[in-house]
Amino acid sequence: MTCQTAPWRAVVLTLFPEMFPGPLGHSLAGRALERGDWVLDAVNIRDFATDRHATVDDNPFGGGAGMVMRADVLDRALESVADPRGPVIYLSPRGAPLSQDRVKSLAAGEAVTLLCGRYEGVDHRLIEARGLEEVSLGDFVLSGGETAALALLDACVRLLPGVLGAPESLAEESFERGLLEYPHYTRPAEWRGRRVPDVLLSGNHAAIAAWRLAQAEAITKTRRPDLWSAYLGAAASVS
Ligand code: 9D3
Repeated sequence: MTCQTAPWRAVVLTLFPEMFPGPLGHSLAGRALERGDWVLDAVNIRDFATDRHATVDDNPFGGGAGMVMRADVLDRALESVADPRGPVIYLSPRGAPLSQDRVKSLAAGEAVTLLCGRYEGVDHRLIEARGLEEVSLGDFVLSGGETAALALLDACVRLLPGVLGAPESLAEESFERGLLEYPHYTRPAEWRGRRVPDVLLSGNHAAIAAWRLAQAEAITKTRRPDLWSAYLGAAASVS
């Protein structure tokens, strides 16, 4: 199947364009990229520096450790994005945590532009002037936005029509139900003295579904009290 409308497009602004498509050139996303189901443009921010040394950063006003990416250089890089469609996202540890809901809305759109920071981050005036949406992967420290951009793109691309193949497997995804996944098993039925739970070998599909739901609920309750509360809230509002 070929794509009737324009393919989903990602533009990534980075000081390390050679990091793209990187892992997204393999597996599912890589085959989708080869098929033209999506398009990836990596823009080298350094190409928009104007001085002899191609400077992209400078010392922070007010002092302190580290360097800050210059607003003027980044603004020219953003201006160079032809036919900008969709949101411009700045991958930032200060951003709103990425969620599957946001991933879905991005994948449903026609394009995203991703700005990857290095050093301490970008001049705050650029964020304001361009109305950048700040997105984080969570409360841990990366060395830059590139690996976060790769993760965000992976999450979006697998949702594009035709990329994953079977849409029913998406509907069953744990986050759709608001629960973590039940445990999975395959052959051999016994390995290092550990047997697969009998119910999974029983052929009783109702019993298997009930066991899996109970397992998903138990693991969610212990590992993710935040998801568990939301799940209980959702269950209460439908009954
Ligand atoms: C001195 C304070 N800095 C280091 C702890 C703050 C800082 C600046 C830049 C920390 C990390 C980064 C680079 N990180 C990202 O660009 C980033 C990120 C992350 O670190 N964690 C989770 N999500 C993201 S999205 C982009």
